[in-house]
Amino acid sequence: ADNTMMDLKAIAAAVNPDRLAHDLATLAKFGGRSDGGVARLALDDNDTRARRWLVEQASFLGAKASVDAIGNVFLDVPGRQPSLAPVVTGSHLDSQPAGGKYDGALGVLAGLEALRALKQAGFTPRRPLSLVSWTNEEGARFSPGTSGSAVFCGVRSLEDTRQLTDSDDISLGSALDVCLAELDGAGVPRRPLATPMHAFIELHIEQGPILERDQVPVGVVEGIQGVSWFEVTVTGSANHAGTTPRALRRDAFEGACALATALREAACDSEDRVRFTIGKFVVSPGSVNTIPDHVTFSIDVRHPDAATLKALEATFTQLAQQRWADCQATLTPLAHVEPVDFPNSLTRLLDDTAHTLEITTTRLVSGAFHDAIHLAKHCPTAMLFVPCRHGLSHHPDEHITLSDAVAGTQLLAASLANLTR
Ligand code: HGY
Ligand code: MN
Ligand code: MN
Ligand code: MN
Repeated sequence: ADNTMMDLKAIAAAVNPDRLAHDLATLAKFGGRSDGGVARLALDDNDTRARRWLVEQASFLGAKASVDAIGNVFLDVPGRQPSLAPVVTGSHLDSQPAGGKYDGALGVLAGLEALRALKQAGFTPRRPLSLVSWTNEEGARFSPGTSGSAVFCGVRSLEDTRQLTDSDDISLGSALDVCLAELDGAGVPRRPLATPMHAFIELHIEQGPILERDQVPVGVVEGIQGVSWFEVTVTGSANHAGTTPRALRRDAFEGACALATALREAACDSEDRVRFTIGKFVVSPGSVNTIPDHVTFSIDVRHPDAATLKALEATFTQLAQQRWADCQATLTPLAHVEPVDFPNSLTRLLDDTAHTLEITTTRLVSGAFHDAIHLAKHCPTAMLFVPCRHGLSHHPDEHITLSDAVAGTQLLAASLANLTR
């Protein structure tokens, strides 16, 4: 046990804060915004350049880079028994349009630094170890998100996912082919989808206020709440803004606002556990003096309990069937992902490892979804969180402290060692 304790502490000590800080600063340049945030949308040039940068880190690790048909990038470190299923860590490189430097990026870079620390501490894993960066986790450009992990886990088909289009009507498939051509050009070999995994651990920023409030450097995540996305379309009649009396109007904006308010009211619950968000709202034809005849808006609704989420969806369907300001509405489901619980065996291992390293942890459930929500169906999966300043995320001012990032990375590295012994 001592020698195990010893090498876990040696591995943690090999995590290099300067290297991690340097990588975070380097990655933040790909799509860096003047306000300090990041705009690195799925499969855009910046995302592709970030992937190129990631595969270039493989050689320092003695790892092999590869990419699968949905663009998930892997760095594989061979173990003493290469035929065994690997232990995998990773997250995503794509960001929100006005995103922060750490959402996704920290999980990929902490994983990279953990692999380096293991190598530097002279730890040779029995099982192979892999670092993965999943394609289109955010869903900001191509909706819904978590495309790479959903296709990898067989939750959604590659073909359907390739058909997703962005607001310029560019398909995910065409953007993916450009990115894959760039990686092919760099000599990155292809790999099959849905390769077996022994376990998946994702480190991520909490994107909420709990760890900062409780002054705890690392959270051991017990599960992820469920999420449903919809697109709502409201159709009315366009007409002249100056000559049409209200009684003769079918104003799609008025109808959309009335329906949006009714949906939000239906989602209100006494304990404030439902998270209801309308993030996109598009009015057409979009002329100051024409009554709108067509409005689309997005719905993102979340809840930790599957049945509650399902009941909400039924209520939303009913509301959308009613007429609002004499307009018609349709509610199109875009994604529904059930809540997941992570296995005790894995969360306990994370806590035991934290105890060995004398890192204080606390348990919490994730309000944000992550690729781990699909991986939980593929193999034993768990997550580690580090605090965000003021719980802020999906915002250019997203901020973490290097010491929390290092503590999370040390725990990740030592946990990977425990899982690959
Ligand atoms: O929306 C989410 O929960 C994730 O951060 N993309
Ligand atoms: Mn994320
Ligand atoms: Mn995010
Ligand atoms: Mn006119």
